[in-house]
Amino acid sequence: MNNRSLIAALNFEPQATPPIWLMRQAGRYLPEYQQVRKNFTNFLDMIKRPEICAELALQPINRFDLDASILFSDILTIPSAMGLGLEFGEGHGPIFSNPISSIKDIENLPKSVPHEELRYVYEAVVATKKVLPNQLPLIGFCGSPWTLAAYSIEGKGSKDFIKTKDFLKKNSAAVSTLLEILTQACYEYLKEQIKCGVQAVQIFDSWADILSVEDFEEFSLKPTNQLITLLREDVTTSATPIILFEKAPPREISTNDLKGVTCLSLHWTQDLIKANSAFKGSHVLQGNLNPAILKSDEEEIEKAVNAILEEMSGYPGFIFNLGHGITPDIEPNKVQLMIDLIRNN
Ligand code: 1CP
Repeated sequence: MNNRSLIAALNFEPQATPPIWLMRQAGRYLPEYQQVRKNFTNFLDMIKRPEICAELALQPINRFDLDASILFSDILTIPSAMGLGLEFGEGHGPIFSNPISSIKDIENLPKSVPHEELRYVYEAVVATKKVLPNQLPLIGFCGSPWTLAAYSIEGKGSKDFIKTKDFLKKNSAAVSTLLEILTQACYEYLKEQIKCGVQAVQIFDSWADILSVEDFEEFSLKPTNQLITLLREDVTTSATPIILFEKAPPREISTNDLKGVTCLSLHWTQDLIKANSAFKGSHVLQGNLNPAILKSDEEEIEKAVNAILEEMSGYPGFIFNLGHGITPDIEPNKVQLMIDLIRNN
């Protein structure tokens, strides 16, 4: 094992070289991923094969010697298991054939978490643990209750989530019920992943940015905090580090907002200097290179990487990551360059 440890960082230990992993590190920008992906018409069929998930999670580790791996799956497995009819068509994002369109649809959701329908995810954790190099930590994950609700109502990805915002305005009490159902599901889902061997979990609140400040409080932060409380109060999950990614939250996050969270994964729009002074001693920080920088030249990349390393040098618990998921248009050699710059610094 090298001396860059994700787990040490999550225990607030400063390290000379920060551990590195990348949001969406396994995926479409890697030619070796495309090689496997072309054997499946439907993405969902692929993630239902635990041994394929293990192979895909291992690909970026083999290529870049990263300091953590993340389960290969998706955040939409929960709404899919609840019967919303998820499909990933060729060339476009996720689509639900049976999205939530009425209060009745929320009342009709399964009353308990459909673990049998999610077994393939838990099996992927076990299969991935088997193939990972010794002691390399595996991160489990889920979407935040709000982000899962937004996809479930909108029925697909969207720039503006107009349908979701409209539904929320007209049916806010029913949305709160939906969020309670999803919070319980996320808790049990992460608990099962932890029981199968993940050493940390990340919650992706990828649609925090579409809410107003008040709605963010009520529909995003509140259920996320409930999820965190459930994890912290359960002996099986209480010691597992929790990483939270809030995408461009509509207001600044403070230490009091998310007390049970171990690590904040900063979006690239969030100011690292402010975060450094606000969270020192209370939260580990992860982030936050704008992935788009990896499309520019070597000089630009070096400048941006060095700025982050300088700012976070000596911070008790820093993990180098991107400020959002890597996009399919990024060349793997630019990622290699970024990693070399960090490790040779
Ligand atoms: O066609 C393909 O090859 C599918 C592309 C793909 C991949 C590689 C999807 C569909 N999901 C994934 C895997 C995935 N998704 C992982 C594991 C891989 C890794 O990280 O190494 C993870 C952690 C996710 C998480 C995820 N899925 C998020 C949260 C992160 C973020 O970027 O904010 C979100 C929002 C999704 C939804 C989703 N799944 C897939 C796509 C294309 C999308 C985005 C859809 C949209 O635009 O709204």
